[in-house]
Amino acid sequence: MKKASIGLTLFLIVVVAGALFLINNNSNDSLVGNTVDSVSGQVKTISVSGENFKFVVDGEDNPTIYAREGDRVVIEFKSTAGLHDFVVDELDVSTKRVGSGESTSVEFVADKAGTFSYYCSVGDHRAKGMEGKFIIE
Ligand SMILES: [Cu+2]
Repeated sequence: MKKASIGLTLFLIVVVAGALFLINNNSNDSLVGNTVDSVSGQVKTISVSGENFKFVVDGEDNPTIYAREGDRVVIEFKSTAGLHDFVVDELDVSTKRVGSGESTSVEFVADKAGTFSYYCSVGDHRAKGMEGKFIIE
């Protein structure tokens, strides 16, 4: 009886921790997107997926991604099909290359204003369409 209740308690802890994790993930998702009215210095998490041959953010193909100068930006990058990465030369940003179903992330400070390009550096993916604008205001 006692063993059973310890087991039940552990089970509940795992369930609650899992639920909290999911809730956290969802609240991160609400920061995703092209909000331009962000406050400088905040953490901006952007979920980007790569496929053959485009990037998708919030259901939009190769959207312009905005950040404020001073923002800490987290790019959560996932490949839904094919081998891809996410690169912004001017910001020294590049993820490792990930294959179908894999994900990775890169974090950096948007420390200079300007209009830059993000792209995939694998093969000729950039020329095939894996490119978009990254604007820091
Ligand atoms: Cu690619």
